[in-house]
Amino acid sequence: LLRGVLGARAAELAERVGVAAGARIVVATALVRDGRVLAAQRTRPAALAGRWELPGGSVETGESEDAAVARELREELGADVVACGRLGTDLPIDAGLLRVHLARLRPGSAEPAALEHAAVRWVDAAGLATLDWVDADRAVLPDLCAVLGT
Ligand code: 523
Repeated sequence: LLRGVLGARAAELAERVGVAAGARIVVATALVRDGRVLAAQRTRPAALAGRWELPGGSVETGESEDAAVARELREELGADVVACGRLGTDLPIDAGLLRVHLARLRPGSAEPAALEHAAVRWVDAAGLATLDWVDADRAVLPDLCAVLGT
C-alpha cells in the first residue's frame, strides 16, 4: 500500500526508517522439494506451541535475509539450504515483520530434523490445509499452493 501511495523510493526509505526504529524482521522459510514444503511444529511460546510454521527466526544486525534463512535452518533443522527468492508480501506480526523466502536443500545436505521443533513434516499442496498454522503463515498458503502445484 505504502509503495502505491508514495512510490517505490519513499516506501524504501520508510522501510529503512522502520528498521532503524527497531521494527524486527523475521524470516520464514518455504523449503521446497519435489512438490512438498517442510512444515515445522512449534514448541514455544505456549500460545504457539503445537501450531505449524515455516521455519525461521529473527534477522541479526548486519545479516542479510538470505544468510539468516541459511543460519536459522542450520540451527533448527541441521540442514544446509540456499535461499532462492521471496514468496508473498511482508506480513505484520507482533514482533515486527515476517518475510517468507523460498529455499532449496543444497546437494549433500542432511535430511531436515526437528532439533528445536516438536516435529517436521513434508506436505504437498493438498496437505497444507490439514495443518493448524500460526496466523501469519496462514496468509502465505495460497502463494505456497501455487508454487507446489496440485
Ligand atoms: N513467527 C511467525 N511465523 C514464522 C516464524 C519463523 C516466526 O509468526 N514462520 C513469529 C513468532 C514469533 C516471532 O516471529 O513471534 C519470532 O520467531 P521465533 O521465536 O521463531 O524466532 P527467534 O527465535 O529468532 O526469535 P527470538 O526468540 O525473539 O530470538
